[in-house]
Amino acid sequence: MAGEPQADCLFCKIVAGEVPATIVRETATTVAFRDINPQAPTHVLIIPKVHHPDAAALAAAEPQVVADILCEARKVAAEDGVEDTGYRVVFNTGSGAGQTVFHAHLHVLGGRGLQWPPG
Ligand code: IU
Repeated sequence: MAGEPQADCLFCKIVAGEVPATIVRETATTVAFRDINPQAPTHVLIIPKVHHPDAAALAAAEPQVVADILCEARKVAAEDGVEDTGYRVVFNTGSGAGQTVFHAHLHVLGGRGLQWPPG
């Protein structure tokens, strides 16, 4: 059920401390950790502590947490020194868009030039 920890969800396990991750920030509602397969010098994932399968479901159920995640993105970018040079935030939503982990997560990418449109 959305909102409940999912036994088979890797990101729920990171929230619970059952799977290690390089956590860079944590709030009452969010956890931010470095992606294990970084696509840029800064590549951090920001997730809600509650389980929702994607950003759309999270926004429908808990819109304030989407705002929390975006506020955290700015702090991650600032702490990594990429706020001034620019950074990208991405919610891949659905497998056709490249989503592979079905616990909502925002990618924060920066530290190199980023092309548009993305592939
Ligand atoms: P996606 O938008 O669902 O494709 O992003 C999932 C990301 O989760 C992807 O960038 C992976 O490298 C990342 N990731 C991770 O950081 N740690 C893990 O144990 C696993 C995936 I599995």
